[in-house]
Amino acid sequence: MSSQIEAVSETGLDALTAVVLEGLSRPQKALPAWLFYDERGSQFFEQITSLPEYYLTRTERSILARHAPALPAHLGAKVTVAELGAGSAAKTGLLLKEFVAHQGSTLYQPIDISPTALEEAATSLADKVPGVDVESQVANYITDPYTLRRPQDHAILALYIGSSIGNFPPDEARAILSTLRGHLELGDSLLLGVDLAPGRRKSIDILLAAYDDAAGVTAAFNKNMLMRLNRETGANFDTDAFAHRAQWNAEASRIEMHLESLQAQTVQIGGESISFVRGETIHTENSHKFRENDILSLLRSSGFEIDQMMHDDDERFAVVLANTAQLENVDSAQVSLSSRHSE
Ligand code: AVI
Repeated sequence: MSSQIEAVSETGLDALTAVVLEGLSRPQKALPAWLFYDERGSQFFEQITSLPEYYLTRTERSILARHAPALPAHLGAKVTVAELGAGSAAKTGLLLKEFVAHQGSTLYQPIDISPTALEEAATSLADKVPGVDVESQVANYITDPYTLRRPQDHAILALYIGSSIGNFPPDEARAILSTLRGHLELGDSLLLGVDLAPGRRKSIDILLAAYDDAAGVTAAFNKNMLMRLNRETGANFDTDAFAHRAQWNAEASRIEMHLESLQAQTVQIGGESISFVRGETIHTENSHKFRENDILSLLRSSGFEIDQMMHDDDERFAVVLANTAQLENVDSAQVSLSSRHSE
């Protein structure tokens, strides 16, 4: 992910400043999570994925490694793999290797907003998995149209892994999957990576630690948003006067990240003064955690039915293989997606 905002708004403020002022004028101040992913923020996120507390990435990788060998035979048909938000496609190689072994060669269609990430993905796959043909598409799969190509007699296996679905509110999550379903036919499939809600084996503390690591990388990732705003909008946030907070919202089944003002203070941005009382927070991210029923209803309402739920022994993370369902079962209430990303 990276900045979505370039234009200058009608008010004469640059559009980034307008988005930020709108978020900071709400009763619960908020900034959109896509603001995390400037160059520095993307580096912090890469570091997060290998932290001991951040079990998500390694657990998903191990589930994929365990189940990938059986997948080509299970799907039956020849397959082209398409991936939403592919990034550097670090985990995808595991799957592509199996399809190449099974069917000779595989067309891989990654879709991502970052051209740099797509180039890296293509180069590393060419090295690691000979036999993969890469056709990349630079697109924001949330707001931009995209296409999926289907070679003759091939089924499409769509990947949406990495728990990215969790960063969207339920209606946007459904809209992303419904749009994807619109590109698929009966006989195609989806592999969805979701982080699981606390349960018998997964405590809330495990979740909280994953979003508030001992080394402080997630705190730096969160605060980098303020540094970015200082650089790009001329705001004057004193980053030492804000603290990283991660909290579990049981009702919404999500981890929330906030930046808490450690004192009463006023910040200047775009010619406006934004005041904070001590303890007031800026809400920067939601990361939804799913129960089995939540996954089932999300998939059903988007036109998919569950084929297999694969999870680790500690029931922390799940990779769900879903089939395309008849489209008349889909909720007709299609949600229109604005350029607003997850809040
Ligand atoms: C990108 N996304 C799946 C991450 C998550 O776990 O929600 C972003 C993240 N935020 C804090 N740590 C990681």
